[in-house]
Amino acid sequence: MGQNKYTQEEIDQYYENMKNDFLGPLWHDLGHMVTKEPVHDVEPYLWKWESIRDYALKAGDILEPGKDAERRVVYLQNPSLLKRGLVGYGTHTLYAGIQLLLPGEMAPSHHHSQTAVRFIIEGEGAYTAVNGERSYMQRGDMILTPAWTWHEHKHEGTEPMFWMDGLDVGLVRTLAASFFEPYADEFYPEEQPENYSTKKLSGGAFAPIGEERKPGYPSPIFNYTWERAEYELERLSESSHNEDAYDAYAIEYINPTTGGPADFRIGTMMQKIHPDQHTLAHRHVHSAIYHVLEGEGYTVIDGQKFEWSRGDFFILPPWSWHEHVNTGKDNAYLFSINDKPVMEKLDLEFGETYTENNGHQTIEKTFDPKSD
Ligand code: 1HN
Repeated sequence: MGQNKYTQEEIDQYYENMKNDFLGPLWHDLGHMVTKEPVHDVEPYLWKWESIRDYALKAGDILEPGKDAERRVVYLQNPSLLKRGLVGYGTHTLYAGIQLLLPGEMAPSHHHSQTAVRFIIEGEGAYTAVNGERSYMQRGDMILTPAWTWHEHKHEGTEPMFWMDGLDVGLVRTLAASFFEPYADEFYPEEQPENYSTKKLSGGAFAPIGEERKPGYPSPIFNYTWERAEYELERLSESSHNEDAYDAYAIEYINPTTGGPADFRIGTMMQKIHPDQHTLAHRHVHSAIYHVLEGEGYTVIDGQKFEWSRGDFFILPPWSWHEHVNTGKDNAYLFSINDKPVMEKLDLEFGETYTENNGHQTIEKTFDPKSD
């Protein structure tokens, strides 16, 4: 045996020297590097809508986009990731923020390598323009801003306009691939009639004769309207055959030319949960940020109960058991963004069903933002 050649003191010195020379013994550390299951620093968290809305509205008195700032956004900061100095992280890959645009305001054109999706929460009369095509935003709409496309916002209505921005900030930071550039002017030139791509394609079912059509990204649909999503969920939930054990009645926003996700890096999903519906628990590699469009209920994440109502946001960390419950009298609608497209492209996506206790977790505690 090799170790008999050296005294314990010599061996200790060997490890000390190795460390000082920035080398390491894999025979000690393999288990830290290649863990049996995903290991992460992402904790679940929940923010109440009234609080976020209040902070955003006050920002309306403090600064103006296009003058004092690029955008007026209050972002979700996961406390567990702030401890590691990760600013603007909801999960290790995903960012979400709440943007406020007041009547008459604009946010100037720019582009970046992060990909973005928007989900409209409140107000009307504002548009977002992507590569010169406007889409007027309405509550419940999901609008794509693919990576590196020029985009700006302008409010022509009369009430404050709030929406959620979802970007792959953490992912792009980890991959050291962030680029940003403002446009030379406030606005990118208008190149298409308003909402041209969405109207033209009618959900990918029709296209003008003779038009060149290619499968691929970005999706030909730009605004996935709530009108359509609600209609699809209505049809889907007419039959319990369509019920998903873990997500109730759920649809993913897709790119009709590829059958894949609407955006190439951020997955988007809308689920409808009927009153008294209680899903089974499961876990998967991908993480998510949830927004409650409507309804009230709770989600149990790793034994902790997160009670939600209209407008709230919560974090689903990777590889965490979760199940959803509607406790209200009306249907609940949960919108979420996730990093599943990335995990799938890298062949890292994996999931597991909770088999104990008839598929339901035991609730050990209830989340309270003041004590957590
Ligand atoms: C961005 O470009 C917008 O265009 C919103 O409205 C939020 C957060 C991080 C990086 C870029 C926008 C953003 C963002």
